Amino acid sequence: MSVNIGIIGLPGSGKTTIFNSLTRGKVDTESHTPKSLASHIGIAKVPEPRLQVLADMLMPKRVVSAEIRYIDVGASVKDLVEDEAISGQLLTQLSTVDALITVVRAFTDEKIPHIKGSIDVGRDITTMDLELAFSDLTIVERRLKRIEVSLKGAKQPERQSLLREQEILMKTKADLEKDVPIRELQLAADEVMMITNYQFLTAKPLLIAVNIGEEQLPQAMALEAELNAHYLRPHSCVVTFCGKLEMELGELDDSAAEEFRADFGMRECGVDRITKSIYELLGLISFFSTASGEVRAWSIQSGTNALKAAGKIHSDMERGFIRAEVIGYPDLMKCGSIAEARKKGLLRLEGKNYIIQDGDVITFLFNV
Ligand SMILES: Nc1nc2c(ncn2[C@@H]2O[C@H](COP(=O)(O)OP(=O)(O)OP(=O)(O)O)[C@@H](O)[C@H]2O)c(=O)[nH]1
Ligand SMILES: [Mg+2]
Repeated sequence: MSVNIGIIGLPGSGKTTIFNSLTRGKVDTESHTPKSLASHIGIAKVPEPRLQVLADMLMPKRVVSAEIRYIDVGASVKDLVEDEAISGQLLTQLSTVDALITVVRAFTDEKIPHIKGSIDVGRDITTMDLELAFSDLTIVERRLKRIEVSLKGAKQPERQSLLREQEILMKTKADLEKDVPIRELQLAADEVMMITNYQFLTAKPLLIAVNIGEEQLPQAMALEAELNAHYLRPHSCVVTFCGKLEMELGELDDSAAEEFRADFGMRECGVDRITKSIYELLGLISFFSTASGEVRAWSIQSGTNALKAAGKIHSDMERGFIRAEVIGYPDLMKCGSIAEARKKGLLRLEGKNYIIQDGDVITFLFNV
């Protein structure tokens, strides 16, 4: 399963433009009709320079990148919550993502009126936070009503668990009403379990992508620092991103894109920066598997053990796990080849409980 990211934002903020730049997609953004309820799903290869270096060294038949799946729901969260008839499926798709990107418009363009009549990044960040809270509150309130009904006829031990759920939801409701998103709450273990089941939107890590115009590029870093000073909260961060330009650069080959970037004074590719931020927000690291002529990059949560990492590749590998042959990326680079690493004794045999480190190059041995 790849990492799943939902893209949301006010109408016309640049969601589809950013979706296109992240996925190198070609969804039309010009003949842009407001309130068109078309969702887009696309897959992006995770930029990982170490993968190419490994491929050059190991000469596999196939080189496979890790992937991120993006969904641009193409509608405001508020509309989705209010109009269940059109939104059921979209809201369900959104509730299963691992993190959200909120797109906030900062670019100015007189031909494209802002839905609220003016450009105001702070206002739009707050509006989007409120929409997410509104969605969660709607779910909480619906569930609380149902619990009340169930409690009337409930006997122990069901009664006990309904009361505990009611207590947790009341507490969550009070926090949401005070504009505290669930991702910022300190929760007890049983609370985490229950809250996870509901897949609340404010519980998801949040990347705020401020969509700037080309003319704002020279101030991009200063703007980002200023916005982070105001809006940086736990499990959330702000990144400036030049959607339209990144989308156009995505259509060029890499070296031409590099040249343009240098001309614009952009130090780093915007898509790479967003990907890095997503990895940080979700606590993800990369490891590389080598087997049957394939070198492949994977993303996993930091702290994952070898058994679970094997399971990510294939359930058979987890079931029949024997051991993992592991070498850290820097060690392999120093040796220049797997054979040399083996000779030097740098290829380690690790068991199920070994905690995977960022950059580990692994061959899983298994038996089914
Ligand atoms: N000038 C300028 N225009 C932009 C920029 N980013 C997006 N646009 C334009 O703004 C319009 C809306 O962009 P979209 O990406 O379609 O926005 P959206 O959020 O997907 O819109 P909806 O799906 O209708 O809610 C399009 O005409 C884009 O070309 C930018 O950085 N500068
Ligand atoms: Mg769109």
